[in-house]
Amino acid sequence: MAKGDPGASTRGRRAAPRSRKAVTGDPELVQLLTPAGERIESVTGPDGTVYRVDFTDEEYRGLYRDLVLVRKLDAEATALQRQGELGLWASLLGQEAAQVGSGRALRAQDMAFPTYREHGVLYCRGIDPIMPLGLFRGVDQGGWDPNEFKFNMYTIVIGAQTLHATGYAMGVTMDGKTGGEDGEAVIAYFGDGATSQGDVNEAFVWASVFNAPLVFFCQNNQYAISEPLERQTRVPLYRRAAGFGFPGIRVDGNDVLATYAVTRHALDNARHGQGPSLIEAYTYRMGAHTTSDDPTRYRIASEVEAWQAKDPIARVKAFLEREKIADAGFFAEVDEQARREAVDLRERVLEMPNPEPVTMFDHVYPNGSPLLDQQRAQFSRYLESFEGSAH
Ligand SMILES: Cc1ncc(C[n+]2csc(CCOP(=O)(O)OP(=O)(O)O)c2C)c(N)n1
Ligand SMILES: [Mg+2]
Repeated sequence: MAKGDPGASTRGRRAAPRSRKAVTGDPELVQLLTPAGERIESVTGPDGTVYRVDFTDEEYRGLYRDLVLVRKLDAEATALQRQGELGLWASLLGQEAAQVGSGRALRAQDMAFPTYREHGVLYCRGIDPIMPLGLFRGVDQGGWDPNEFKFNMYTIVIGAQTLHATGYAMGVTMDGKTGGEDGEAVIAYFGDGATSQGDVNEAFVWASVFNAPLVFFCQNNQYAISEPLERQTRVPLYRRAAGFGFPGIRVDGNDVLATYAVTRHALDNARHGQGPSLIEAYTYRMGAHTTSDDPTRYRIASEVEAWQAKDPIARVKAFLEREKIADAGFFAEVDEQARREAVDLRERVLEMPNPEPVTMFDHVYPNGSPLLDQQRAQFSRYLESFEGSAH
């Protein structure tokens, strides 16, 4: 789906109803769509940046479709884990808008560095959603080509990818690929817990002093496994950016429109050579940390219920209905597509072949290595020693 750029052609775009508000000043949270599905026309940030979106009806419907599909595929993956078909799954439930909004804000040339939860961004990059399931089933190491899709491999080591992204972004500058509309920008995803890691703070320093074309995109889902946000910080996370010398802003991470607007702006600044920024997408992890976790041990039901009222999909649906952008037929068709894609995902997961054990030595280095060749030979001999035995 091609997304409308602020300032692009206005043909076919929806005129703002008079009732829409414009918010000016220093918003603690940039929001363009309230939990009730009401549109806020624009929000002016502390530096005078006006955040707004200008989508066609078709683009609004496309965003809704993305949100529903990524939630459904995620639910299917959770079910597959529960049935023993995956070793583990890290659900994105509740974080769909933060991921689809930022994922759709990326331009084709931009590079993304994910954690282990960015299935929605992966989907927006055009990667087959089966890919991370191979990783979590333990039959491959994530099968996509990072260069082809401009989406790096999942990273489990908390915060490490922010350093990889910083180095990559510095390389983009050294290659002379910033400075215009077609310049490249980089985005690094990480969580609220990751902000306490040394790696992340070092990445902030390096990105800042080298003016790297990088957007630090923190999904503050309020928890690092069982540790609540108050164990990570005494100030709102976005304000940390000021101490490192670059702008920081907090966006309603359950609002796909605001997330899109804020991320697109930060990426465009980066690609034009204006350096890094930090986005704190304020959201909530509605499910468990992973399928190995039981969140009822450390958080109360009323907190989860309060966030249910801020659901990222329900508010888009309410908006589409109110503005008559979509009808019941459309919503039914999207649900049916989601159901079909989930069935397809399930069928293909069950058919995934078990790899030969020696293939774990493949793809470690692009041109192999003598030491690895030695280890492969040793391991092959070990496997052969079982041949003909009952074990
Ligand atoms: C360096 C490192 N330390 C600890 C862990 C174990 N660990 C896995 S997820 C996680 C919490 C991360 O929380 P956050 O950054 O908020 O991301 P979220 O899972 O909430 O998306 C921890 C501590 C790890 N994977 N890597
Ligand atoms: Mg977290």
